[in-house]
Amino acid sequence: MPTWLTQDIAFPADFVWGTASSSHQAEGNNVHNDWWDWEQQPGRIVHGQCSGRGNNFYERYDGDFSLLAHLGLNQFRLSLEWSRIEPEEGRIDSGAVDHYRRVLEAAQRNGITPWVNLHHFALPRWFAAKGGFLEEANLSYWRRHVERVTAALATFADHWHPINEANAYAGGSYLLGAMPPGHTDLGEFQRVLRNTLLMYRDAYQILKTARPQLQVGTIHVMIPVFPANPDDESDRLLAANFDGLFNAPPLLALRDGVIALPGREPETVADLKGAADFFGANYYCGVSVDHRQPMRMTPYPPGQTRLNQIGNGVYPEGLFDVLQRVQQTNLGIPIYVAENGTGTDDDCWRIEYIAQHLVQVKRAIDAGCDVRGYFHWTSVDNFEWNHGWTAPFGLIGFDPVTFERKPRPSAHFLSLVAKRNSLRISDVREALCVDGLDRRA
Ligand code: IFM
Repeated sequence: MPTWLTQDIAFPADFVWGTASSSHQAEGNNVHNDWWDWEQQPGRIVHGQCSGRGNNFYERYDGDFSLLAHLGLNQFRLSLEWSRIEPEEGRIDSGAVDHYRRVLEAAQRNGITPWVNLHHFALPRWFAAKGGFLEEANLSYWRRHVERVTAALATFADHWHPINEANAYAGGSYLLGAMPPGHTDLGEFQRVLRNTLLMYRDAYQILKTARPQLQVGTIHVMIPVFPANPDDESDRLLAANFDGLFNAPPLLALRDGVIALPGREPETVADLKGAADFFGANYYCGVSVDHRQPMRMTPYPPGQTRLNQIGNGVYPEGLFDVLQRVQQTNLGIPIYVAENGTGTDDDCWRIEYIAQHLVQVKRAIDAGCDVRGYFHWTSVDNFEWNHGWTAPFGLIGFDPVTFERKPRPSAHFLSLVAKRNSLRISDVREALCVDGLDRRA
């Protein structure tokens, strides 16, 4: 019996269960965005892999919704691909807009609640060429896009989030150089982070003005960061700066209406305070930082010998800390675990990972956090950015030729949890020992 689960756990009656995905990672053939071009550049993606046909969600959405509904995972985060809707500046592809309307209708028809995201890392090629979100002046293109999407689609979904992980997007693209345009400039990172808070606010206002009853929120990845050597003042300072750059800004922006970035004058922004109906916290792992190699993050706690296929460690307690932190920011809005999962071929380990993190979700709820739901990243295996196809995060695999879906034991495990609305020791024990083997060893 796992030591981290000592009793059956029941979740609150209205707790919701779902999965999350994104357009570029899942749809396939997103040929008009900056990621498509990035993938063609030698050395960018592991083994030179490309997103290609993705997992073919573009054509298989209806079947996926039916499968997910059957599994009891009836909330679904998806993103609308701006580069499909506006493949060239000012040219709107009405076929793409119709497609997304059909997707949202299919979700509802299958009993799936769609949570619609407007920006998940990829930019239309033409917008990226103008400098993307590095330039505040470009926000006019974004607003025009959001207005169009709102006019066409806002009545087809009740839950919206303008951007996924502004912090990871700005960090990956402008600080770490790991995403297009591949820059490594602290000043640019801060500018993009600032501008994405503005673009978030603008989209919030556009959506809420059109349909005040919509639930519009923000979603960030939260990474607990620790000094590699807690006795070293430089490591402590680096960890605090990392946290101040990465984790704190969205919380402070919503609480105070202020964009506060380390080393810069705080900037008060009109209408940012309170501009969210929910806060989505994505959580994967913790890291530690060492001032001697300031750009290198290592898994926390140190000494983990087993990492997943993108190099993340496992630190379930960090999810509790993150949820507590969001709650204690006093935003007064519901919190969702909007992403959580692990990229591994070992599905038994995925089950353990899920169960360990759900224990922490419940711990946070018991401690007073207003956590209303859990979204697993992801439903069907998808293109894991620079890791290509080498890190399966899905509850469901697929045949690379026919795209036929293949639910894994983890899908059935999470399905059981969702349908029972509880995590039972007996279910965990059985799931961890599929085939009679305890694969945790
Ligand atoms: O695949 C990503 C997703 O696009 C954003 N959040 C983290 C996931 C796993 O790395």
